Amino acid sequence: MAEQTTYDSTTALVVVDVQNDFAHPDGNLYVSGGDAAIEAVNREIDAAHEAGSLVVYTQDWHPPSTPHFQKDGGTWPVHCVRDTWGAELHGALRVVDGPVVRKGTGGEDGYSGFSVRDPSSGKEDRTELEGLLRDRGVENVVVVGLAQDVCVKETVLDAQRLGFDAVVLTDATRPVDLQPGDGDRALSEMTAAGATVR
Ligand code: VGL
Ligand code: ZN
Repeated sequence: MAEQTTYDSTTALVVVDVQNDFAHPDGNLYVSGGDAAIEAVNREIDAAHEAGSLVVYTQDWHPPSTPHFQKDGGTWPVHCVRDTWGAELHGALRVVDGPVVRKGTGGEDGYSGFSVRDPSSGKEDRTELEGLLRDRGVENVVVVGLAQDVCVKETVLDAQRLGFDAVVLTDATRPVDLQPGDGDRALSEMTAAGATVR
């Protein structure tokens, strides 16, 4: 039996990018097993919500053209274009009251829930996530969602850099595995950064 996560007022659950393009088999950047992870994600949302912990949802939220996309010189197929079906939270995801943080809105890469980066200039910027957590006295974050080796990883690494204690729940995530083994390498990187992988 996996150890149960403790939720209290100093802990927040961060639900990363459980959007149709990642979590639905018809999505443009479907992460294998993404839909199967939603049950575990929902369990955490219920546990956090019942305990009165903050639940934050992130959404990848891109303009139709961005250097984040292959067609514009970047890495990824077109995905999570703002105000499209692919960018919507998956219909099976439990949605409770809590802030939604959108990232990549100005055409930047928005891998971490905490920060975005312009791939052409290298300029970095912050989202509102850190402030949301600090305002509520949050010290610990539990991170779930998609993808384990991209946005979950970067969110966990930023959380650790910013001084939060991060826990990532592997059964509530799935990797893209663009290169075989990316998921496992991401877990090692998160562990090396001081996060707890469970
Ligand atoms: C993501 C690739 C590109 C993610 C976002 O949410 O993990 N992956 N943009
Ligand atoms: Zn993206």
